[in-house]
Amino acid sequence: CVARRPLLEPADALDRAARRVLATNWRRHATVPAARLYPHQWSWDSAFIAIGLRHLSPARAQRELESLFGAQWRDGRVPHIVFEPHVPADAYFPGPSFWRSTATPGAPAVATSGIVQPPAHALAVWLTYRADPATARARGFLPRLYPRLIAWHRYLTTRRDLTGSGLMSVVHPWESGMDNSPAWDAPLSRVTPVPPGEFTRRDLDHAAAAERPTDADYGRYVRLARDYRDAGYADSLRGHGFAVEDPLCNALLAAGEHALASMATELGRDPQPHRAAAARLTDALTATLYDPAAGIFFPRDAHTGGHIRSYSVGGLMPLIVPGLPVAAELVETALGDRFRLREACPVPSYDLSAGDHDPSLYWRGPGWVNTSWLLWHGLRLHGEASLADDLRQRLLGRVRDAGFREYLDPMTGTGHGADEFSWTAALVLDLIR
Ligand code: 9YW
Repeated sequence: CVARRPLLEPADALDRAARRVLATNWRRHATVPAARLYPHQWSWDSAFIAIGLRHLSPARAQRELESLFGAQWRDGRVPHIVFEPHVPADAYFPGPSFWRSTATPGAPAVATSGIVQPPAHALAVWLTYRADPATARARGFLPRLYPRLIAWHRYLTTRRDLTGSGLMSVVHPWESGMDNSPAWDAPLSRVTPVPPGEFTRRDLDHAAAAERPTDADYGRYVRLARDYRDAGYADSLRGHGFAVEDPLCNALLAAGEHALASMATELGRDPQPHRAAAARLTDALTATLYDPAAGIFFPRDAHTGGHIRSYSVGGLMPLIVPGLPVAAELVETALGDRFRLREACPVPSYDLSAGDHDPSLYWRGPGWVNTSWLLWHGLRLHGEASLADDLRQRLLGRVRDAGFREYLDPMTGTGHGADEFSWTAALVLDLIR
């Protein structure tokens, strides 16, 4: 048997290679997720990228987040894409001419999409601040970002609380960050796809079709985005063909309120409203989405009121919430057959034991470094230092072997999707430290 030579050498070489990826993907004020496949700024990518960049250049990490929030809409929403003005219009679909943000009242001058992504930003802002408070203070980083984060959370907890449960809904699978997760199959099946002739996909120019969402998925994605745009990006349960209360987004909101409380204290303001908001979100999340028999959080279809009983990694993500009452149960589920925390790495995006688990198909099985990083963070938060460190070591080993890929087969470690993927590099930098 011939030992496979690692693509990347240990520790400092991995560190250098990660820095190179982030340097290559930097565009004046922000980092693109992957030069060809995703040539603009993506919202939750920037949060993860800042968490890594803070070790390399705290000022650049701060700019990454400031530039994203510079494109915030008047209603508080932070768009999922901020378009790079110099990139050709046909480089990515759907581009600025599809979203028509600049013709929408309350949108910024720069072109953006009109949907959102998981709110990982408050956590990222706080971690970025803590990496170098002196530079942050000199740049006025917290005073600038804190009110914007409050407006962002307010948008999500008011206009996006579509059921009155106290939880936010995502209104498009792209908003969940886990585009084609099997969890979205049932609610998405009620959406009529637009005919394939009405749009041209660009992702397939840069990635294998077998590892991407299908054309029928895209037809539905386009229908939902077009309807939202044509309604002036107004939010109401009736107006949204797809609306789901998702554990990942709501967990990030709750964790984000804890981060906002720390920021408030640092700024000499009252942290109490944020602590109260975190407690309300944690209660609503646990009461509405947790299934004690299954030991996991399930998304809830806002239209039917029923749980979507799909075991996705999103259901483990509430582990990032400080003081979560069911943390021990979630760790048990992560260790069980569906996620096999001690062997599978990165943490599979979807149930390893399900008949339709596909280890190379995007969010339908492969492991991703961002959700694995969140689980690592949550394990540390809940006193599982040894499990966390074991996951950290194996993640670094996987990336050393496969390179900075977008997603990986959780059992074999084979890399898939884009290469030189920014959040993989950034979070590796964070894990090395
Ligand atoms: C797309 C950029 C984004 C991520 C998402 C991921 C993918 C974009 O890439 O969506 O075109 O499908 O699903 O989480 O933010 O990296």
